[in-house]
Amino acid sequence: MKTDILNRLKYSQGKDAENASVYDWRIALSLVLRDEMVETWFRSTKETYAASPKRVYYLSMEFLIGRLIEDMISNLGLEDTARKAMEELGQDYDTIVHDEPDAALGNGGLGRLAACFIDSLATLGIPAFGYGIRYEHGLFEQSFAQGQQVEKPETWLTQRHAWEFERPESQYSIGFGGHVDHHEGKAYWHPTEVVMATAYDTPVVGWRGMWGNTLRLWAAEPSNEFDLESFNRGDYLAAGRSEALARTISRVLYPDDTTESGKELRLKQEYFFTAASLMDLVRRYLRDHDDIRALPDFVAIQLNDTHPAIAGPELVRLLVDDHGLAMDEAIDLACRCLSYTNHTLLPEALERWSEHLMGRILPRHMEIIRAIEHAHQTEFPNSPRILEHGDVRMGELAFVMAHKVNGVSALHTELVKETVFADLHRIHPTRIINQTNGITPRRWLHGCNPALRNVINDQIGDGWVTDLEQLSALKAKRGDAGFVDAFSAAKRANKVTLSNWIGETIGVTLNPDAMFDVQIKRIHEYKRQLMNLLETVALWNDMRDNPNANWTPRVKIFGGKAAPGYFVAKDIIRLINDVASVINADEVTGDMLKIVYPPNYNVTMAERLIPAADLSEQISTAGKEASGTGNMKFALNGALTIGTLDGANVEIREHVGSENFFLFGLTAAEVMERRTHHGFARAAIEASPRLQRVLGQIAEGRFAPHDPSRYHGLVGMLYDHDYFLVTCDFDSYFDTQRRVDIAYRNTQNWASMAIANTASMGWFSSDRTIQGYARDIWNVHSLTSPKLEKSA
Ligand code: 26Q
Repeated sequence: MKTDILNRLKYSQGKDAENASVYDWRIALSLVLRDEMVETWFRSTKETYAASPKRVYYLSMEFLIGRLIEDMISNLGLEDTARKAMEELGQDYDTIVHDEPDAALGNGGLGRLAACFIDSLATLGIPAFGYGIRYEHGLFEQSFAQGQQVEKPETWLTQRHAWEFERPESQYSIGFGGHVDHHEGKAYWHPTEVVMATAYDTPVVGWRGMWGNTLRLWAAEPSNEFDLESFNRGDYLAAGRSEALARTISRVLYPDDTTESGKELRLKQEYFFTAASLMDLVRRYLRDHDDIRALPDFVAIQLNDTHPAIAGPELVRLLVDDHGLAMDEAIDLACRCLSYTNHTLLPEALERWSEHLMGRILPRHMEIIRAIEHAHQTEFPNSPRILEHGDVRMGELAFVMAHKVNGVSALHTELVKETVFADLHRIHPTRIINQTNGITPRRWLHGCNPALRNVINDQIGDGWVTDLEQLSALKAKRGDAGFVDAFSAAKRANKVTLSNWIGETIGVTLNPDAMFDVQIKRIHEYKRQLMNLLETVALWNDMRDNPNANWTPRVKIFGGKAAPGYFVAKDIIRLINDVASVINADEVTGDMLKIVYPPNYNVTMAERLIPAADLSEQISTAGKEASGTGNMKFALNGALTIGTLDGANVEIREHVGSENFFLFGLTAAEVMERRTHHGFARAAIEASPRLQRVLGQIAEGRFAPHDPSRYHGLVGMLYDHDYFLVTCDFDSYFDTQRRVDIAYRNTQNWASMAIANTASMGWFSSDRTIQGYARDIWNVHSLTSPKLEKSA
């Protein structure tokens, strides 16, 4: 490996060992690993062609990957080799590995789920492609200026992305705008704007290099003839401008995780990558099949939310306009290929596009959507409309064009049936099914938590990495003092490591024996970071009132970004930082209470924080969090959850046992009921002196003495429009936190509860989730381990 690395340094980076930077060493090492993976990748491709099986195509606007180097090293089983090689070359292995920027091509849960899924598909040996966009700029970089979020463009691609292969031969022209002619029953779309989609492939190799799939991301480029006219006229500026315009399509990830404005560029992004992916998969299909009507037997297309929902009309367009099928037959065929995952019930997050915009950008698709609507209404008169109030409703479109629609946790799926899609569910009663989310144990235990991984391996070997249910063998070891000590020592070591990092990066000194209480996720009102902060202030008040009582020391850790236009969320960030400045400087509470909020939360930061957490905050308003996946990562790494009965919390609690989970708050049904009471928030505040005191302090400027009215708006909102019921759940949350305090002081019992969590999380592997999709939705099979399926 040393020779290989030196060769790569020389021939790919043009450097010798004396002049190489950390970056050069990292690229050299990455290229050596990539070479290694290519072998598996080729073999898998060959085997797939030979077997000609049904393939999965996972279409997602987002793949929130993070770093790849450690994944690649451990998937190839080269941890020791790589470390030793770098060290013998005089390089610090950890420095090199930590030099890789995150691929932050996603906003949060939905994007990270896609990344876990492609890992599981490869590990399970299921032939699959991930299709998405190769954003030049991923999710913005967050910093704080006087406590306020500042966004900067993210620049991962200014460095070489060592893992990808450009595929100039896989290019498609994607049209926009123009008009449609109809001749003798055939439609001809004449777009006015054409952009090229170029493929970039990243090999996705599963555990121990048994199987490799492809993540194919599309970059937008000007078409070759692009504005040749201006160029020939000598108007190079005009030519350059239109060239830049084409590239804007893949320039930047939209940083909202809830839809607001129907932005034209966003629609173009959605169509751009969906159309390129469908053309690509149809071309691949026709390379070894000649009957387009058999497409559903060989192709399963999963839509990750409605973002690629234009796939329905686009596939119909290809089948009708290019392959001569009749409209009704094309719709039926497309339906049998497509399935759709819903990730949200929030009404503001359900995509709608005005018919006017859709008709202008995609005139042929607008015709086809009307045909789909007509066909559905003819078959099911009075069914819910795809077209409503001048909008195309993408959820309804995706539902009607899919043979299966799935929710992402048991509770969420029931709510999908009862609320957003209630009427469509009555018409298609077997279409909606549940597939509870999962997480990949490779990244979220084996990779991020070597201390705990080693303790587990010493007890039960490493079979759990691909068969996470094996962790249940740890349940019996809860009485084994040696194991309990080792488990606790691993957590303690992770807390020390995190404390050092926090000290170095944000300059706050932490006590590793304090309880590490962590809430990391997008900042959103429904996730209720504000409730966590109010509880922190209330605890601080109690500590100051009675400083000599026997308090359980706590560190409150926050992480997360707010959408740039989401002003309430940004106020919450500022308040967290303002409160942190006051509390961290308080000598009365000192080590008993600290608040830290490291900026720019991302996948890599999650990998640092989760292994060091004692308490996981999963406190969303019941009925609002579709599933959550962070909740699973914490429990797997031995943190206890304080949470509501929402999303996958419900199932986590069932698996780990109610005695190992801190439950509080209203249920989804109670939430809906409570909202009907006039003045429910004022009533809740009046009934809670503790909450009144905290709100009073914030309102009168206790945490912003130079700008005392700063949080009037935020506090006023809680009194008058507390849509997410922060006030109603506050007391129950506070009291439960005090139970957590008491439990934490019994270190032996706490360790035993933590072990119960780790040991019970096997079911939440994304391998289990993917096996569910493979069986209930896709009807596809593993090419490496058909046996595995029978046991699932
Ligand atoms: C849509 C249109 C325009 C701009 C942005 C968007 C957009 C982008 C991202 C809308 C939604 C998202 C992301 C949603 C998301 O991450 N949902 C989460 O999905 C997870 C995986 O299923 C769940 O665990 C979380 O509960 C859910 O919030």
